[in-house]
Amino acid sequence: MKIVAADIIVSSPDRNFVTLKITTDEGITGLGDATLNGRELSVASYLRDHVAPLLMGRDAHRIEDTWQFLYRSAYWRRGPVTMAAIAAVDVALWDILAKAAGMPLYQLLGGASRTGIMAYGHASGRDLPELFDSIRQHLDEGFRSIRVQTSVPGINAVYGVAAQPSSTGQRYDYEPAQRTPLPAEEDWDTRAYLRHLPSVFEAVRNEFGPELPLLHDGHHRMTPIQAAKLGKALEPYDLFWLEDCTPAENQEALRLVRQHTTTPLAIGEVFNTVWDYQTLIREQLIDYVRSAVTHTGGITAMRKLLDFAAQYQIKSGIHGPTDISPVGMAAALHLDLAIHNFGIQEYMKHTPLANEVFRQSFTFTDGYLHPGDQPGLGVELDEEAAARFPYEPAYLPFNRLKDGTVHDW
Ligand code: CS2
Ligand code: MG
Repeated sequence: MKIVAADIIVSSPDRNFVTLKITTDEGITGLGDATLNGRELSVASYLRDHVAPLLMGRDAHRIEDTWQFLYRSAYWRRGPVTMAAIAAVDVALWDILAKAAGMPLYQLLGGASRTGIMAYGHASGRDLPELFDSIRQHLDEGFRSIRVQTSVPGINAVYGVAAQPSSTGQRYDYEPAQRTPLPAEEDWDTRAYLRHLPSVFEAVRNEFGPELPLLHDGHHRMTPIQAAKLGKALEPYDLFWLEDCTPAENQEALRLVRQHTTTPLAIGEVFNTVWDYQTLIREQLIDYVRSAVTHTGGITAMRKLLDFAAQYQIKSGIHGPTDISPVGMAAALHLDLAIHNFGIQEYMKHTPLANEVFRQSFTFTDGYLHPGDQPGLGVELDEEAAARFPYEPAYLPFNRLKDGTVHDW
C-alpha cells in the first residue's frame, strides 16, 4: 500500500490545530496531530516543505522504518518541531494500518489491558467557594479524579485558573494560548504561592474527604528546593501527583526534590524523546511520564518510552489539554487502553466548534474514557468545516517576577 498524498490542514475552531492527512493508493487515509501550541506554523512548514515530499511512494505499512528514516535522515534530531512532525506521520500510518486491518488501533497494540481509562479533569477557582463549585461541577460531569489550580493572593493571573481575566481580559476557560499579536505578560511570586497552596489542599480535603484523587500542576515554576518544600507541605493531603514541580532540563535537579518528599511526581509534557527521561526514570526520580503522543514522536516512540518506564514501575500520565487535538487525544487513548503501566489520562474537553471539525468516537462514561471500536483511531476530519476556520496567530503567556525578571510560565 503506497502513500500517494500527504496534506497538512491548519484550522482554528476556537484554537489552532495542525493535522496531517496521509492518503494511500488504496484510498485509505490516516490522520496525525502536529499541533505545537503557539508555534503551529513551524510544524506545518516542516511537514509541508520537508517531510511530505519524502513520503510519496513509500510503503505505508513500514512504520518503524519510516520513523527511523525521518529521525535519522534529518541529521538534526529531537526538539519539539521535529518530534511533532514525526509524531504526525507515525500516528497517521498507525491509523492506516488499523483501518486496513479493520480493527481499532488498540487491538494492534496488544489489545485492551483494562475496560476503561481513568481521566482527570481541570477544576479551578479564584477563591475557595469558586474552586469547590468547580470541583462539584466536574464530579457531576462524571470525573473521578480532579486537578486543582487556584489563584494566589497578590498575583494577578495564575496558570490554569478559569474565569480570571488575564492581562488581555480574555478568560482562561478553554485555552491558555491567547489570540493576541504578542504573548501576554503575567506576574509571578513563588513565595506567595508556597505560602498559599497547602491551605487550599487542606480546605479541599476537609470539604471532599480523603479518597478523591487530587492532582496539581506546578507548571515548572519552582526551584528544586522550593519544589521539595511544597511536596513536603502537601504530603498530609495525599496528592495523586505534583506535576512539573521544577524545570527538568537538568534531570538531576529532581534528586533534591526526591530526597525531601514522598509526594508522587509527574514530569514530561515539554519533553520530546526518551533521552529527556533517562536519569529521571533510571534513578526512579518520577512516578508518572507526562509526555503527549503528539510531542514525543508518536505511538512508535511513546510505546518504547513507556516500556522503559515500566521496568521502573513508572506509569503513564499522558498530556491531554485542548492543544492536543482530538486526533492526538485518540492516539493517546488507544495507547492508554493497551499498555500495562497505565496511570491516568488528562482530559480537557474540546469546544463544540472543534468537535465540528474533528468527528470523534471516543467516549467518557462515569470517569472513564474509551477510544471506541471504530477501525483505526476513530477520528475523522471534516475538511469543509476545517476550511471555515483559518489560522489565527496565538501565543501562550509568559511570566515576569516583581523585579522584572523573566520566569517560567
Ligand atoms: C498544562 C498544559 O495541561 C497541562 O498539564 O501544563 O495545559 C499546558 O499549559 C499547555 O499544554 C501549553 O500549551
Ligand atoms: Mg502541565
